[in-house]
Amino acid sequence: MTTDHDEHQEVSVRHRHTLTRLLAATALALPLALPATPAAAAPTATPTRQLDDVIPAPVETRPDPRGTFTLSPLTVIRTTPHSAAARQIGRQLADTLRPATGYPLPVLPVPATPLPEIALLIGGAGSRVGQEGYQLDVTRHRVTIRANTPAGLFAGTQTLRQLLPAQIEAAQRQRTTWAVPGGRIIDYPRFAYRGAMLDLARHFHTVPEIKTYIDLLSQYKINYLHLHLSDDQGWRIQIDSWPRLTTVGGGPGTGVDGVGPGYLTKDDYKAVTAYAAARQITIVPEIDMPGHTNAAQSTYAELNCDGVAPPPRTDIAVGYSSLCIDDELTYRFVEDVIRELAEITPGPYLHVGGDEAHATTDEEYATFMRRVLPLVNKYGKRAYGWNEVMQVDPASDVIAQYWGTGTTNADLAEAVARGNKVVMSPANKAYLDMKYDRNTPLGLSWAAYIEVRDAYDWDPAQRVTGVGEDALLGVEAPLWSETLRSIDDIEYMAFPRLPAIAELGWSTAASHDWESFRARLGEQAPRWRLQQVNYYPSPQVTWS
Ligand code: TNX
Repeated sequence: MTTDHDEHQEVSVRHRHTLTRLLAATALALPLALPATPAAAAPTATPTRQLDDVIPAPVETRPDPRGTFTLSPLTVIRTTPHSAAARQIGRQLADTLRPATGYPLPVLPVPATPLPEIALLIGGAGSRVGQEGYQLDVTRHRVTIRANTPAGLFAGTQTLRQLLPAQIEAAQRQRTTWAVPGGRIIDYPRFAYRGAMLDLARHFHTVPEIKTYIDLLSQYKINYLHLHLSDDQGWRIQIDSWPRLTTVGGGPGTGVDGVGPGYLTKDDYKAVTAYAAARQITIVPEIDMPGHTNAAQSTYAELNCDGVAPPPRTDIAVGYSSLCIDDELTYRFVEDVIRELAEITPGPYLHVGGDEAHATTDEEYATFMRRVLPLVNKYGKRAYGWNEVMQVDPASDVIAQYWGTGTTNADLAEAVARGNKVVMSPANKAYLDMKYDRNTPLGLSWAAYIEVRDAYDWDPAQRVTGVGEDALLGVEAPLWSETLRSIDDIEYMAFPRLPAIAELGWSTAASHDWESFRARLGEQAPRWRLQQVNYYPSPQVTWS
């Protein structure tokens, strides 16, 4: 058995070895002209960024022009001793900063070093920053990020990334200096839920594509990724008790125009949830029902009231399919799917869809949802649905995702009065699949054209009468894939509107300012180019 004391000694011995090796290695790499004393090693550069040049806008910034920190070959990333989470975030930060700087940036879980450092500390951040916020202090000698949780610490590292020159995103070593502007940031989110959604059903998106999207989301402090896993055109998640759902329902010829086949095995899904979790993003799986179910019903004839499997569909019509509400087999199917999906889902939410069930009467819809919503609880998850689920007066822990275009919705306002929480995704503001304007080659336009300013200039807490700040769990930017096939397509629709929705979810309502956002957005472009993000260069923004 190791005591705390032994463990500490062991760490410091190991640490001393690491430091010795590091100093030897970096000394070799240093230009001869640099002084040998580590503390004076980094010449101070001029920051290219200011503390508030960040998306989403931080809550509070206090610049200190004397406090510029400059990354150097001697900089170490120091993490809270004995914290695996802090160390993991330190490693991720090092991996992000190494390619462009070429610096070793060792990650040391030690109490202090004599070297210039980026200190990543869990604990001691003060209650103001809460469970997801952080405090970032930049002085000549160190950058310190303090948070109460790994989520907050990770968020702070994403801010630090944006405070470095844009070239930090380059994949190859850059010949430049790496200044971070001095001062203090205190930052925390307005809403607990800041989401994005990918539609894997209309065109399947592969694990690498989903991971790329997760990387992009995490830079803007998005913390939920909703995966739309089933629809009329395809079924995209392995369910062992109904195996043909994927091999047939997700097989060759599925997807819009028959060109979006594929599915996630359970191992794929677990890999995605783990990858997301390492970036502080929780996956929210959705199985859409009782409508949007043609892929399942064309695969299993017994899921149809008449026992006849309809043909597969590859068009983009909506509202024609429905599970058979009065058949017990339907509920066995639904329970199998919910149970298996809940088993592989670490996050708290399971989305049951519930939108556009036009082939179902209101009465049938209520019968179905009143049976299905409690099944989600039975398997340990909290039920979440499109706003139509509020028609059935569900239990107050059920969450509604508002996708309407109007500013009134009686069912939603009544649900809110009963205590239900809402995620705001108004289709004419937050839908990333809407065209920017009539010339956008991709996307749909049924809800609106959504230019960058339209996506940004609204307040989630003032959108729907009776659905104010306290009713909101947060916001989400859905991206439907009827017209989108590749990651390039996804990026073109998400950038630059996704950062707009991310700012609505994180930043205070008081800080909302189009001119400020527009300027900060323009400065993101060099980063996107280095990351090879295929963004839409909106004429509303002056792009750097
Ligand atoms: C409506 S929004 C749908 C989706 C479509 C989307 C296209 C919602 C809950 N249902 O089935 O993909 O419009 O924009």
